[in-house]
Amino acid sequence: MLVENKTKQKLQRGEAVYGCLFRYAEPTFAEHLAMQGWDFLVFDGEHGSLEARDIEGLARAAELHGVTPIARVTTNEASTILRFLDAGAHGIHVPWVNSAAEVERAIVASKYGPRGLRGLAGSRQGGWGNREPLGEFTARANAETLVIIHIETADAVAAVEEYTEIDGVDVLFIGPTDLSHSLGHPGNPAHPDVQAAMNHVADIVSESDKTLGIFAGNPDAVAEWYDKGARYFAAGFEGLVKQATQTFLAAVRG
Ligand code: 3PY
Ligand code: MG
Repeated sequence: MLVENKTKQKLQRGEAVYGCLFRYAEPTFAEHLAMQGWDFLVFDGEHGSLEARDIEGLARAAELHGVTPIARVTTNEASTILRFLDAGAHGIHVPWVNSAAEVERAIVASKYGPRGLRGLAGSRQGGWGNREPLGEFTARANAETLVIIHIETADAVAAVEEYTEIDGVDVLFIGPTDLSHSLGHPGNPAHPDVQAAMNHVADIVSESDKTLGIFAGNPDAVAEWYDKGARYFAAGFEGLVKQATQTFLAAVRG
């Protein structure tokens, strides 16, 4: 249930926020993670098997501990975005957004009128109308829901300046892995061409009123991109577990 979006509040104060991408339909596991100090969790319906129905329990587990539940949808489709938000996400990651028109499409799907055309009904995100009349919820949802737009293709990099002009976008989020693929260096975000594209995005977004976001799986990457203006950081659950496991085993096996 969307009562307040603490992640959005922090971003509006210019503070950095840290979250973890999680792709398992296990609310108990999500609850455990939610107790570890994250600002937000991104429940991943793109590179994972999560469906809208899974978001209900996962979002509830995050909310229980004051953590913002966000969902990454499979595709930029109004019907998908609607169901993930209605199920209880306080924000939406939209992957593969390749033109200003596609950004507009994501916004229209995520916002109620007058800005958008999101379908209206009692939903878990709105407390099924138990907290306030639906007509009041629409304004609150429009203000509180976070819209995070991926920049992860050459076309998106070329259009980023236009993206920064679009009302309703909160975070422009660099996806280094897909971008490396799009630029012809699959799996190699460190390649100079990919780095140059990412730096270009950082320069443009930092001069706008949008937040720069990025996938950053380790503290060095976070520090580097913080200096380049990023304030919204998402790390992958598996990568963090792998680092912790390797550190542990290297220490005990000496
Ligand atoms: C990417 O790197 O492509 C991502 O989408 C990260 O979440
Ligand atoms: Mg991606």
